[in-house]
Amino acid sequence: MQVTLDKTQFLAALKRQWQGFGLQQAKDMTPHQWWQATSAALSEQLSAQPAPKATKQPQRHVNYISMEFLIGRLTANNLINLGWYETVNLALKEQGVELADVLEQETDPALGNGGLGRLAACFLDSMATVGQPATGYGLNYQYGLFRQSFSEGKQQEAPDNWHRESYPWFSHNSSLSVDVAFGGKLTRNENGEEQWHPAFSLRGEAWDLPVVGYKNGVTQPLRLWQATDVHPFDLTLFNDGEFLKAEQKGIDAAKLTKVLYPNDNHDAGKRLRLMQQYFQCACSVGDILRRHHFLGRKIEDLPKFEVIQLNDTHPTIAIPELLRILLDEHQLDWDAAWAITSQTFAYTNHTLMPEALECWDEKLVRSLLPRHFSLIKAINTRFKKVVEKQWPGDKAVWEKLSVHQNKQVRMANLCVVSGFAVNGVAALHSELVVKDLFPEYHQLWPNKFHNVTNGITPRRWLKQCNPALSALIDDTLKTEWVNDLDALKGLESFADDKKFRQRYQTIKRENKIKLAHYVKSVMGLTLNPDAIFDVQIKRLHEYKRQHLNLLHILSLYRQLRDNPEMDMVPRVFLFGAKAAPGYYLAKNIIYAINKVAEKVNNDPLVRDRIKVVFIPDYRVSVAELMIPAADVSEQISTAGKEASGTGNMKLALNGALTVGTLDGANVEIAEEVGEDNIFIFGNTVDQVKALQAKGYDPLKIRKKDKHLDKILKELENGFFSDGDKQAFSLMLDSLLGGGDPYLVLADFADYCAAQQKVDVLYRDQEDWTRKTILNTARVGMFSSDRSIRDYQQRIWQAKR
Ligand code: GPQ
Repeated sequence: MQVTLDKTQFLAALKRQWQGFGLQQAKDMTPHQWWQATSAALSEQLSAQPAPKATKQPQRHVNYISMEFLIGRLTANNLINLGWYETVNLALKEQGVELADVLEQETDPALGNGGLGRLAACFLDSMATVGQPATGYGLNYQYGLFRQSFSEGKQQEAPDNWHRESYPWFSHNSSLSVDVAFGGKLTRNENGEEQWHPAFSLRGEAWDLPVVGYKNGVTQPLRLWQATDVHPFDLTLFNDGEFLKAEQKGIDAAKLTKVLYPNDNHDAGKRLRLMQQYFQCACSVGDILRRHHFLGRKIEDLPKFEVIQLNDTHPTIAIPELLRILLDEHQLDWDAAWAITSQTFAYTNHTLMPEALECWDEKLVRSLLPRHFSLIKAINTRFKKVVEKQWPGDKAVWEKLSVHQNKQVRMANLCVVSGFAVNGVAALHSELVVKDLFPEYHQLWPNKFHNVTNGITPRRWLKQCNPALSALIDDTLKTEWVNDLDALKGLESFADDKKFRQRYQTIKRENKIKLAHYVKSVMGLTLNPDAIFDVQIKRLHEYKRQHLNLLHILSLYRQLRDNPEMDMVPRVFLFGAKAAPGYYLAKNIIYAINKVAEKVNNDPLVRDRIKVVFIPDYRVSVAELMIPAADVSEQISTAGKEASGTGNMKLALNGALTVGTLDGANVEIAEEVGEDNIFIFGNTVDQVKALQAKGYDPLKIRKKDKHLDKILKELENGFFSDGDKQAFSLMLDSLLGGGDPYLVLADFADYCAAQQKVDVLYRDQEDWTRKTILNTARVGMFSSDRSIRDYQQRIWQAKR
């Protein structure tokens, strides 16, 4: 049940905080101290709550291991989920302080890159809410995803020190520390068994953040491991010289959890990254087993009580780690150890893109984790018999399925071979996982493969980020929809209600004004709230095609100059995206958008009919401002490339109409909202495949389309770049000379046609609003509560 906050106790806790700062009175606190003190006081009150009784039904405990948890600001979210928001709001008001201002002081914990990390955060929220016992396991990075700024249009990166040292929601329990060994060598004992003699160890400290269920009294940990040195100093290693060797290799504890790798959908293959992965997995597996033993359970029963869900392949090394412990420490034989391991792990695949499928150099794995490497080879040898039986003598199949091939360890294959379940993240994606990525594995084990369509938490992505719309929904439905998002269906009948439409419209406009204030304050630009707010927010990637959006902007700009009186609804094109620091083509696209923005925004002929705004340092808190303000949601990836997308769900829920390809979860969004309430365009997966099979040539498209040719020429001839003809050559070379691998040109005309329909529809505000209401009403299935229930039914709690 929901727990209530005692205001007197809260104020007393708050007082201890400002006294701790050495202040005489509360009002001496700086705004940031207000946030710090409020959060610390709340954290203290939360820890003081009694734990709810365990559920009678024995459920498997889920251990969700992920390299990334993009949790965003916690204080507001915890207040909402605890149901304490109003009490604290009033308590602070009495002190002359606005809670909303205090909450703005929190730096986003950006412990993730994008969709994959944010999904993990939504899932934790939902597991706590639907009553799925769970622990999230990750790393406590000192520096989160870099801060982005623009200098003359170019992305600059700065470190994001989010000050984990003083983050008030953390609790540290030193009794949970785990030591993790690395390197060294293997020998054989008298029985011929391998023995691992590691070179050095690091200690993982457990730093917990509370994950609060929605008004149900449940709090579960997100346990983030932080590396420190092992103390006391290990003299044996020191005498062996191994410790010094390790030092010379530059492996010190402080480095290990310093930074999050800023790559999204891309495998960098770096030694430190593999060390991070193993460190996290060893700590987490150690913790899971500690809990299992503490509860007096038998090791053979591990799969009865625990599931380890791998968020993509990044934590795959947990598989040989568990196997190692069962074999080497519990002395089980292979069959027993394998039976336990292969019934414990489940794997979620988040991408089909070859450059994101992790492969580790065997040399690297062997030098860092010799025993694990040996176990991976043993898994592979045994698996070979299975393949040999099904496809006798077929070398090609074996080369494809093998876990260890061409001196590489393939993590996805290891997951499929060693786990009891594999799932994709949207219906279309899961179909492609089976058809294109793992067809032979599917033939071997058809029942291993599942779909669980992604979801988003309605707590953060509606109730918290859009309080006005939430209040309207409360007022209209008069039922608790926040943990029952299907209830939004009840709004459908109001889509034709003129008064309701009016209220819905007013809220959207106010959200747009709020975003405009933000843009004014950080960029100095003025936005017209009556313009269409056209939003593309996601990591910068060729496959996500921000440059297709750009070509459409250029098309409009060209048309305005050809016909200055052209009648068009004013549009503000808003972008938010970070590019991985080493992804030069992506950075070039950012530069191109910013240079075009500069020109278009300052051209008097445009008369503000087009405005281009690239908001710097896109992050969760900025998303919370942009999503409620969006009219149009850009979901324009090349069909077959975006596994799911989750921004598409957030935007539709908040009443933006999608312009999208039939890709990822867009397909299901279209089914839910109905084809009249979404703008679908472009080549389908099958058409993309057909085009590429027959030899797609972007130059032919350019030749035929005079308008497109003109636009491209303006990018080539320095018109947007102060005469610099090379300014956008990375982008242009890919589109033209490079064969346009993501079919931007192939989809250009149809995309512009869809955008023209947007322009026409927006003029009819009644009809537009009707459709936006239907979007909100019909996307209830994209609640991550539903995703979690699907995981429970299909994977975690299913009979096996
Ligand atoms: N995704 Cl493999 C990431 O954000 N990072 C990654 O490294 C990989 C996938 C995304 C994927 O691109 C989106 O389509 C999904 O919606 C998201 O994962 C969550 O499943």
